[in-house]
Amino acid sequence: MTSSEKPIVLYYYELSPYSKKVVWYLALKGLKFQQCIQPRIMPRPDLSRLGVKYRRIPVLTIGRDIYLDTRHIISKLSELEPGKNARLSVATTPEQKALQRLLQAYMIDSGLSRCIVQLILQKTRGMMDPEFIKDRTEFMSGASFFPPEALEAMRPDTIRRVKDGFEFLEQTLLCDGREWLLGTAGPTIGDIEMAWPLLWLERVPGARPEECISEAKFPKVFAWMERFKSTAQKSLDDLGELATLSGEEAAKLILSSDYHEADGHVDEADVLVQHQKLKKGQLVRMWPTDTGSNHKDLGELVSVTDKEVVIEAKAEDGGLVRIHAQRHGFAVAPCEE
Ligand SMILES: N[C@@H](CCC(=O)N[C@@H](CS)C(=O)NCC(=O)O)C(=O)O
Repeated sequence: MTSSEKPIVLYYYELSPYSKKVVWYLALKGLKFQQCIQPRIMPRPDLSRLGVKYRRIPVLTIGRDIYLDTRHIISKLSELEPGKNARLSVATTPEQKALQRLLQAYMIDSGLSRCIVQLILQKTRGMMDPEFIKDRTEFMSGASFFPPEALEAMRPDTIRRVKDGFEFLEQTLLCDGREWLLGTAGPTIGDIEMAWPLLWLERVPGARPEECISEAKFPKVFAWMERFKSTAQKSLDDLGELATLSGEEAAKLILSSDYHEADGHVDEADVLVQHQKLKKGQLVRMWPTDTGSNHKDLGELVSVTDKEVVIEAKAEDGGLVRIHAQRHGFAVAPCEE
């Protein structure tokens, strides 16, 4: 997979911070895409139309292939040739590649991004909206969605952990005056992975505890954030106006496209495949295990590799699509019915 003549469509909503990761990646790589704007809370009939049950945002399609989760989306997009005016750099040395992966794990899996979300929620208007709270409680699979008193009780530790994140960047990677985290000429995926929650914290007035985390205390981090923001914005400007499709138009475009990727295989040496006795063509369910876990995609198993599980699902009009999810943070199981 080196280039894509197939249409790229991003389903997202403007305020979604995870979507910013993908928008910035596409822009920095110079890849033009079309957008299908979604409501901030469920239901999302535009995605149901494609046969997608997954409820998280964003979702990206290339041709008739549908990709879930920003980490998987970006790793698939990284296989495409860059477009015009690309400003993105690529991790090439073993150290850069390792660092990029570790930065992603640090931000997501260590709980740092969750702490940043907690600070933001304390200043989010959505927290006053019962419909939003109800929707996000379902998103957390019924676990109580951060009642204000719980957020307040966690605040000292939350601030300490977020401050640690700023300190880590200021005193390690950025301390030698480099422009980008991996020491490359332009921003890499490593920069995107660290920048999206920190810039989100900046966008919500009052969310950053200024007494502990300020430009005076972390000048290099703030300069890097500014540099990232303006480079990403220049890249977005270079892409020009993006076409916005209605759900109907997007589905028509996607369902009349060819698949972007060739049919895959089920790796019989894979431990999960052996454990669950998975077979190509078998009906399975696939879902994320951390958030939005009530929403399970259903389809015939196309492929299981070290990196992903792919199923073939039925769109509402009976057309077929392939849904791709990464292995980390997703489960797949035979469907008994
Ligand atoms: N691990 C997922 C997380 C995505 C995520 O949590 N997205 C948020 C929006 S920024 C979401 O889906 N919130 C619930 C919703 O919008 O329904 C990813 O990287 O794509």
